[in-house]
Amino acid sequence: MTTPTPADRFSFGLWTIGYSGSDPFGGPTRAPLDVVHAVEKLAELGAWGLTFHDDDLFAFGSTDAERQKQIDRLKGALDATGLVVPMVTTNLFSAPVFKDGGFTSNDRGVRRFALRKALRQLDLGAELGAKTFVMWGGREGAEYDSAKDVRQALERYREAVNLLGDHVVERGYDIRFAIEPKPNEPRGDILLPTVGHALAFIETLERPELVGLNPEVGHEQMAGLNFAAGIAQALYHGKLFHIDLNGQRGIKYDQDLVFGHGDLHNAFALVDLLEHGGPGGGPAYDGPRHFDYKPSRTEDERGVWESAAANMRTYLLLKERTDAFRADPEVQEALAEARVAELAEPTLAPGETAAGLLADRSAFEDFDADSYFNARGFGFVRLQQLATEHLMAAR
Ligand SMILES: [Mn+2]
Repeated sequence: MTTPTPADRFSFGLWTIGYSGSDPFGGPTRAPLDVVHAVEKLAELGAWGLTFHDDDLFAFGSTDAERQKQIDRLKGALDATGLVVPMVTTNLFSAPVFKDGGFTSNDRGVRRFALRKALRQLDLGAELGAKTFVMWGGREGAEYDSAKDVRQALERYREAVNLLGDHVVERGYDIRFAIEPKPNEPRGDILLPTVGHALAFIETLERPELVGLNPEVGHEQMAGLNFAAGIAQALYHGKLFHIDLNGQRGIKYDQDLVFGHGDLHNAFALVDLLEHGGPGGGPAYDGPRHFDYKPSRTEDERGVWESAAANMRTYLLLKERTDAFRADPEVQEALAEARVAELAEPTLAPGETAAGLLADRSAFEDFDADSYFNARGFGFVRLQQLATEHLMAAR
């Protein structure tokens, strides 16, 4: 089944399909996209949800009346199509006031303004039924080491997330927060640059249970990291609250390509983990499959919708390919030879202590470590070749 339906829970940011093609070297190559048209087209393509920053829906500085008009137009389009808003987020990076960040600007007035903007968008998210509030702090960082006290910046970040958590609890909202790490761009260095940094930060918060992660494929890969492995650790800590799927080709600027148009092997491993990494081989993650990509500026509007559809089709094709991989008896045999399942067995016997291990001669004195030379290979390469052949639909 490679035709998307709302049951697949595919969602898109309004800023993704709405990207007009502006980059640091050139202006827009496409006309602005109206939100009602965007909702109608996404519904037609089989998507389930639309997400947005406040400024995507109503321009920064809009009057209350202009803001409300756009909210009402969005609500009308959602009612007409059945599309939902599973996540919202705040733009604390585009307006000049945020040139040194929002929650962690050196300027206290800017920090208070940023908090008010975030609280307002949080209220709107609750009104629209969003379950996740993403925080991507693209401007929360610096270019120059002496310009930013990183420990104080983390303390202010913590103050901001704690306040937003207080607000959710006081208002009784059914919303959790998801921090989106990124190593750099637009700032030279961004705070909470990777999944690991953000996981450590979350544990310092007043309500860590309310805060998880929204990792993005390209952001981890910009840091040279293995995205599927990062997702596995986020799942291990119970912190995969949301996910941003896209494509990236190595350590360079943030490309935001279509999902799978970068490291396809890692995309296969990711879909295999999400869809088959759970208990009994079922899904390990039941949240939105959210695409945060940019239709390249070479494309016209037809290319925008073709690329949106390509994200969903690639995900479903990879799901189909990983289903075949898991069902292949030769793969099962290779997994057994590679002793993948044996890693689930605790290293110590039940109740065994260091003294017990020290007394076990079979663990050391009689253990034949030399037998691993020139023998006892694990067959990992055979397993990877089987994965590659399934990925290529050659099996
Ligand atoms: Mn990106």
